Amino acid sequence: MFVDQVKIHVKAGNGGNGCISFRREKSVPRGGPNGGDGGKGGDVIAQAVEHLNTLVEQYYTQHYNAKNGEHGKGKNMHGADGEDMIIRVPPGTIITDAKTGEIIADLTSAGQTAILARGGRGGKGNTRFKSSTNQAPKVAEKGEPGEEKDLILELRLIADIGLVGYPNAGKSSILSRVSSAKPKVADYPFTTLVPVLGVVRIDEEKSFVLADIPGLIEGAHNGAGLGDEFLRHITRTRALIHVVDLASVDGRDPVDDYENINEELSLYDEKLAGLPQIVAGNKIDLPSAKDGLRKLERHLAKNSDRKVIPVSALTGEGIQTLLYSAYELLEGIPKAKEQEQIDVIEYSYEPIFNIEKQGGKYILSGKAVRRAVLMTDMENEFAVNLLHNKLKKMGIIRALQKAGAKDGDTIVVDDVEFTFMS
Ligand SMILES: Nc1nc2c(ncn2[C@@H]2O[C@H](COP(=O)(O)OP(=O)(O)OP(=O)(O)O)[C@@H](O)[C@H]2O)c(=O)[nH]1
Ligand SMILES: [Mg+2]
Repeated sequence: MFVDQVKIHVKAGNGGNGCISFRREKSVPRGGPNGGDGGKGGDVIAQAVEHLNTLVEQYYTQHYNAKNGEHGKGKNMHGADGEDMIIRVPPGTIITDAKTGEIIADLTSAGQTAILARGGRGGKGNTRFKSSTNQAPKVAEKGEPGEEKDLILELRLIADIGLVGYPNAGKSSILSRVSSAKPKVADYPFTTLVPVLGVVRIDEEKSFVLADIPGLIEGAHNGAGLGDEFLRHITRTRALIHVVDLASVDGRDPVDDYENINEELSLYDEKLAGLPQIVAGNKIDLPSAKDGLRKLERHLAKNSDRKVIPVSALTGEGIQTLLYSAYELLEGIPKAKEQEQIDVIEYSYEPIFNIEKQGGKYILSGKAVRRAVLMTDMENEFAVNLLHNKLKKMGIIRALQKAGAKDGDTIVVDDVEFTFMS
């Protein structure tokens, strides 16, 4: 099965809670604090792995959780960090946030990794709250919750060359002749429904990846026959082999076919239309192909510097010439595309905080505020005091007052509610 788009849910590990603990030794009646910090939660990480070429693993497993950090313990023992969760994906996978549409990672080559969801920071143990004024702090931070999100994984095939042409032109026949890929071949249009990749081996050291996509028809760039879906798969190829049925088996004209397909390419993406193109005139074994070949040759001589390579996927005639030309062409094209691409994009802009009034309650949001509140143990008076100081320093208490909040009003952060005190 070829799976090129899936939705998954990822949850990074929560940070472990900091510990509240005091030394207890016979000789020391009231020992100092010795609560350790919580461990960091594990990250959820995507890694591009060679030889994978579908997202089928993610199709079957849609939930990925990294491990939580362990809680801190007494005797200043820190909790262990939670283990990361690694998601193995094929090179060519683009990962976007399902809610915001933001691209989180673009993994183009094997070995690249990207953090998809960050594990929460471990909470500080009470040892860290010791100060000259408070020798025995009865307070510790809770662990920060790990990030959680829905993601869309999308696979873009990374083929060197894409085969384009009308349905029935013989694209799949060519791919199956030149590689060990076995795409379905039949004499009805749209035999190929999903893109198929094959590795073409010229000799021991020379090879390239060829992509067979379903046939294109007029309006493909707009989605006719799902054409835009298929064109998307070849946007990263470095060259195209344009397969034209010279024998007009389906009653069309080779010159019109050639022009129409090129028109569809440029309407979809000028870059695609501008790729180096080899024209493979197929079905040369059929008598009516001779005429078609002459027409197309004449047309190309007038309108471009491209030449037709006459081939027959059926008899194998001309196929070697086609492959060598393709390989030579590739050698002349630097693999600049990979450098153009950004390895990992990680940006998100979030204001420090935001206040919104809703039904008499004040909803607080923003990364820093959420972190401060969610890491506070609301049952613990000391912790709540610390939080109050933090919110004050961040200017949030003032901002809440400005927004109309009075003592006793309810403040909401995610699913935590607490009472406002100025
Ligand atoms: N005589 C002859 N028939 C061919 C040749 N190449 C392909 N065919 C036939 O043309 C028909 C279509 O071939 P496919 O390889 O399935 O064509 P395609 O371009 O992949 O078609 P779609 O997947 O529908 O876009 C099949 O019946 C093939 O046997 C050829 O060189 N000579
Ligand atoms: Mg096909």
